[in-house]
Amino acid sequence: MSTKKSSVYEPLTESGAIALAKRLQLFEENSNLLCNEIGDGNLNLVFKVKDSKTEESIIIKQALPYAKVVGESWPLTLDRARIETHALLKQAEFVPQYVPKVFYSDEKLAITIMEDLSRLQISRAALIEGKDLLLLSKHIGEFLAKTLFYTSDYAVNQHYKKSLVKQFINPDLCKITEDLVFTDPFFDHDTNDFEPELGQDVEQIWQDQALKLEVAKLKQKFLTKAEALVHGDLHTGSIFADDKETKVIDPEFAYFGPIGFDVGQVFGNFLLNAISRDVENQGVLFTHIETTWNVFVEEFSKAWKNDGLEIFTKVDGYLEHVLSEIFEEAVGFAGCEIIRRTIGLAHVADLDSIQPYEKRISIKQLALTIGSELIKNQKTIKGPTQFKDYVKQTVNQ
Ligand code: SR1
Ligand code: MG
Repeated sequence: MSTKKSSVYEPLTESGAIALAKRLQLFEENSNLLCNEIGDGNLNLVFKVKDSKTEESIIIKQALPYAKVVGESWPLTLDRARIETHALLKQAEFVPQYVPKVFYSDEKLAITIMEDLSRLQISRAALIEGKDLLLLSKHIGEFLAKTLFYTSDYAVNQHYKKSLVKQFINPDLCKITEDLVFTDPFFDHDTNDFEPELGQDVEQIWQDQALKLEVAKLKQKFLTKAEALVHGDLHTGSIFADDKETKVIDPEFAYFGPIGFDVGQVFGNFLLNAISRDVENQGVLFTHIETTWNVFVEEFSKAWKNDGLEIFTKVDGYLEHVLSEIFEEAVGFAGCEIIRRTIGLAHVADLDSIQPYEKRISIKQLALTIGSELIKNQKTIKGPTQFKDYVKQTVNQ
């Protein structure tokens, strides 16, 4: 992988992406290259460049100097491309099997060139289609445990850890999360977006001081707890998968934050999909939540015992304390994710595609109840089985 700092930024076009791939000699000389811009996310351009004869392909991802979902009125740092490249490289040190290969990056052009994963499907879309993705949670549990443990103070020298924290200072993207996940949905803010029928439920959230106190504490953790290199946006739209393989993409929100944030976003997005389904089809998602946590605990504990560098990792009870704090925080962060995906700026197709409209509204009301309950009951929900029972109880009320 080579990294470059070219002098001028300009957004690529499809022909520009082909010219770049040729200049970098990423394909055979004289190959006939085709290119489509396929980005459907909120922020970036994504070009797929393919050799028409061999069918070999690559992805050229380029950050725009603004948030694509809103337009040029929302300027956004290009530095997120550097963060994404370096996060992918760092994660590949521990779990190369779960991240795309990076071939090239250019900080000034804000591009990352990587493996094309279109043999797989975005897991949100697959889950909406009713696919089970049976290995998804086993892989994600291992991804979480290894990327988070091996970038934390439990595993790395404190000087090196501080240099990593510095490398991954990501204020603009963190600010998006601070606003869109932790702040705006809990106040009458103009970024919020919800159906008029949810007005009363939303008003109840805005008036709920006990809920807001807990959200304030979670936001404070997100702002200050530099525990490990978190992915920072680990929803099911950031995961490619099929029945055998899983790849985590898009770590442009990566920074040193609370381990429970990544775990909670995974829980929250599995739950959003669960409640979008009829009750008889929800089981697989609860199993995914349980498996994610159980594999996370197993792999994190193994790494702690074998590779713990911090002297206190040898003290009885410390691992259990850390794990229970991660779980508690994950429950709260999951609640915030569920609420913001229901009434905030960035929605999810799991809820927005529910038909008919009346059913969509009642499931969104349920989402708001579940989200609020998780946030207010973080301390009483002690493990994945209780988590499942708690949610099922709320679903059946
Ligand atoms: C303006 S960005 C909106 C959302 O898209 C990203 O994927 C993050 O989830 C962010 O909150
Ligand atoms: Mg993304």
